[in-house]
Amino acid sequence: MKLIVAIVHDEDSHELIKKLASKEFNITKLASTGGFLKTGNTTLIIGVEKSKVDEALKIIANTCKTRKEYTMASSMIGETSSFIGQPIEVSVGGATVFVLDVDQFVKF
Ligand code: 2BA
Repeated sequence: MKLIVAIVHDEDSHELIKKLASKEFNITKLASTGGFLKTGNTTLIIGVEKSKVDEALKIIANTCKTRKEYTMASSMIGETSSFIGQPIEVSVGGATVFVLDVDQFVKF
């Protein structure tokens, strides 16, 4: 068994959960916050049989879009101190996904 941890944009999460649920994936949705932009995003944890990982990844890839977002350069002090006060454009990925091995899965 595998655990998929997918960090996605809040705006894509509703559609993604709908599509995954329609294919009978079990999902837990967590409200999360990006460490860099410090804005909300959504983390989904999805426990799946190994044989269904690719299907889940395909749905995630097809649903989650890359977006441009802006942050003030003050969050990057040290790297771009000459740009402090300027908005910096960052590309936020469609989804950041980790696929982990699951040692044990039990329900009581
Ligand atoms: P944030 O940490 O808010 O990052 C948002 C976007 O800002 C990132 O998009 C990236 O393009 C940019 N960014 C992040 N750290 C940066 C830095 N030190 N310097 C310059 N630009 C930086 P994504 O890479 O698509 O990440 C989207 C969200 O996924 C992240 O939100 C974070 O919540 C999560 N994430 C990404 N990589 C991760 C990792 N290795 N471990 C844990 N969470 C991760």
